[in-house]
Amino acid sequence: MDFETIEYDAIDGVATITFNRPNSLNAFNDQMIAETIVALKETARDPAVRCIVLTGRGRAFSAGQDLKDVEAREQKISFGEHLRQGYNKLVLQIVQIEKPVIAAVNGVAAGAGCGIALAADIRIASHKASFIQAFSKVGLIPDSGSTWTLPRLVGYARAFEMAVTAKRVSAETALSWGLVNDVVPDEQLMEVVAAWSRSLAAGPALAIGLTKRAMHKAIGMSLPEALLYESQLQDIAGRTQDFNEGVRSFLEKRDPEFKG
Ligand code: LHQ
Repeated sequence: MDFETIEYDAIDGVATITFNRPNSLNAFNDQMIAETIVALKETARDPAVRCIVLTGRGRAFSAGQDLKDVEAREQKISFGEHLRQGYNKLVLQIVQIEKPVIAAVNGVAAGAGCGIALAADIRIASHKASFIQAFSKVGLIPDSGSTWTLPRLVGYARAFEMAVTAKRVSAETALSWGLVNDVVPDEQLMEVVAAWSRSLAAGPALAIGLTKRAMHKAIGMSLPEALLYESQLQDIAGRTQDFNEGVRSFLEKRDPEFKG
């Protein structure tokens, strides 16, 4: 696929989308939003893709909306429409795709860039990474799903603090708050992420996808509803070849070979 603002590759079951506007810290202009949406559509369409990695070229994950681009427009845009046509779609793609999404947070993730990292299922951070809910610094409210994801990840008090102070949260603090799954030395980031993504891609793809669906649904459910939904999805998972293989491999004391 021909992209200018992102790089896309899909190898051995793992699709990697790399934000590639390093001179502006991978800030999102319209083209980068559109290209990321197309790339995510491709990850959903391609059955060979079993895990998705999002990362950034250079020293940033993404600095969020390209503010120079917003400022330079002759015709002012409706921010609501901009969100509905762009970031909202992108965040929903990440959350609704029934494949695991890993954010390899290589540097600063600010504004909508932070929101996109938070929408992923797993965040592995370089020790150089940081998270900034930069919105309030420019007089805006958190968007790109941050009002939904952030309180769920770190609790209301820390989420509100991040939102109204726009303070930079270091990778170490993010780890202690449960905002990221792991922090690794910068030079090892992509190696560690490759180990995660290979392992997820070799997992029982349908069960992993249903796990993601069930957890997101359960957030809005009562316990009886969640228990019922789990039992319905378990019926589906229990009828797969991967379940049979999982049990057989356990009994035969060997590693499972899941086919998804
Ligand atoms: C940038 C940006 C940037 C353009 C760095 N844009 N160039 C949704 C709906 C509609 C509209 C509005 O927004 C939204 C959602 C949002 O995302 S709002 C929040 C937008 N993002 C921000 O407010 C973050 C702005 N950036 C920063 O605060 C800093 O750049 C951070 C803290 C990310 C990094 O600081 P430094 O490491 O000191 O780098 P720097 O500031 O020197 O930036 C390096 C270059 O990148 C620089 O360009 P230059 O030509 O001067 O070298 C910056 O202008 C450019 N850049 N962020 N968002």
